[in-house]
This record gives sequence, C-alpha cells and structure tokens, in this order.
Amino acid sequence: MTPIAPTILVENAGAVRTIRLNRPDVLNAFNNALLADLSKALREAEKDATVRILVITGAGRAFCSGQDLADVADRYKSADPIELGSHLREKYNPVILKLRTMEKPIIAAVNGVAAGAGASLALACDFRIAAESASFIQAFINVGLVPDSGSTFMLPRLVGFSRALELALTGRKVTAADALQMGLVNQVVPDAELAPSTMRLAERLAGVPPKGLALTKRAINAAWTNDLAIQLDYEAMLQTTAGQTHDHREGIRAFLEKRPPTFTGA
Ligand code: T3D
Repeated sequence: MTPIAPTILVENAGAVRTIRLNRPDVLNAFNNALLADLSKALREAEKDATVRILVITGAGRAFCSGQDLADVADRYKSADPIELGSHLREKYNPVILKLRTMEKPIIAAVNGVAAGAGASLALACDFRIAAESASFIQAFINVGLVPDSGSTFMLPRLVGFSRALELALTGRKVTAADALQMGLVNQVVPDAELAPSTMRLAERLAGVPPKGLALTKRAINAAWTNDLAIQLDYEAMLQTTAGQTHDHREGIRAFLEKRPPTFTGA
C-alpha cells in the first residue's frame, strides 16, 4: 500500500541533515514503515560524505511516543503467546546500534513528549536539546514491559543507577527542566528556540575536525565497557590515527601561528 504521507521528512542545510519523524497524528509512534524508513535514512546519512551532522526531531507536538500500540492491536485479540523479542531484534535494535556506531554527531531535538522507545531513541543520540515543553516517559512499565531499545543501557549511564531505576519502575513523566537537572538532556530552550539552538550546535560541530570527532565518539562509546588499562591503550591507538591527520597538523600550526585553523577533514 502506498503511504499517504512519508513517515519521515529529510531536510538538508549545508552539512546538517535533519530527519523528522512524521506521524504527528499518533505523536510519531513507531510502526514498521517508520522504523524501516528511519533505518534507511540513517544508513544513507552515514554513507553521504556531505552530511557531517545529523539531527533527529519530530513533526507536530511530539518527539516520538514509542511503539504504535494501535498498529499491533491484532496481537492482543487472541490468546496466542506474544513474542516481542524478534520485533525488537529486527526493527528497533539496528536503529539504536546505528545511532551509537555512526561516526557523525547526532542531535536529538526533542520537541515534545518522548515516550517508551521514543525516549530510547532520544537517549541513543549524542546530544539532547529539549524544548521547554518536552518530556520523557519510560512508558514501558505502564504497559507491563521492560525498557527496551537501549534504555536500560543508556539511562543508568546518563542519570545514575538509582534515578534510572526510579524512572523505569515508575514510568513517570520527567519534565524538560527536571531532565536537565538530572543530566538526561544537555540543554533546555524555549520552544521557539529549539530549531535555531539545534542549528547553532550543529554548525559548531560542523566546524570541528571530522576525524577527531569520529574517533572521540568511538573512544567514549568504548569507555562504557572497557577497564582503565584497556581504555588507555585504546586511546593511544586512536590518538595514533588522529595524530596522522592533516587537521591535527593544521590545528597545531594554527595555534602556533596565532591564526584560526582551516580544517579540511583530511
Ligand atoms: O513490539 C513491541 O511492541 C515492543 C516495543 C515496545 C516499545 C515501546 O515503545 S512500549 C511503549 C509504547 N508507548 C506508550 O506506551 C506510550 C503511549 N502514549 C501515551 O502514553 C500518551 O499518548 C503520551 C503520554 C505519549 C502523550 O499523552 P497526550 O495526552 O499528550 O496525548 P494523547 O491524547 O494520549 O495522544 C494523542 C494521540 O496520539 C491519540 O490519538 P487520538 O485519540 O487523537 O486519535 C493517541 O491514541 C495517539 N497515540 C499516542 N501514543 C501512541 C498513540 N497511538 C498509538 N501508539 C502510541 N504509542
């Protein structure tokens, strides 16, 4: 069936690509089409050398309300056992892994509620800028489920073990202001400032040496699971690579010559 509207909208502004989830009538809930389109858009952004920074946001008043519960209503009409694991493995997990492994910075511009797997999507991005009216809900428990799509991994690392348990076990709504206070988001801005603030951060990141940025994301990702000795060695290995870039030489020369650097990405 031809979709009435695309499930995502893709916009380019210079080196910044914005992927907008586009199912506003259901607060951008994930159906299989949206998950497939998002997955494809992420792969394309990863491959496209002209894309340096990725922004993910939602159309309408929400960021994303998680799994489209109406779309899977048929599951609940019979007494047959429900197997959710394969749906997660096939549709959600590749999206989350791609966000964490893509060597380009990804900003979630959280324009409204982020619930269930929608909250997980925001947590898996590298930055979260929230509009004042945004909120975060670990909604899984409210429907008898376990936080998924990486929330059990990201949440304790972002807000600490105790707070993560509290949010996951209560399924309560966290306002943008509270999210900032607990380290769940990087920045909260007035609703009307979300797009310009996001673009300012994106443009700043677009001016950073891309290889250094990619290797830094790799290093910080690895720090979640490495011990200190392994991480020190990993840093040394990545630094060898970074040290061989033109941008490293240019950064040092520019400093010594007291002039702004011109990074080329080489
Ligand atoms: O495969 C698997 O199932 C496993 C994967 C699980 C991952 C998950 O994400 S589980 C968690 C799923 N999400 C939720 O449980 C959240 C459900 N939504 C809500 O709790 C609320 O809608 C919100 C707190 C997010 C927002 O509340 P509010 O009052 O601002 O808006 P609303 O009136 O509830 O929603 C507006 C419309 O969007 C409404 O439709 P209507 O009445 O205008 O025709 C509502 O039904 C629809 N909607 C919102 N969320 C979803 C949704 N429709 C389908 N699925 C949704 N998740």
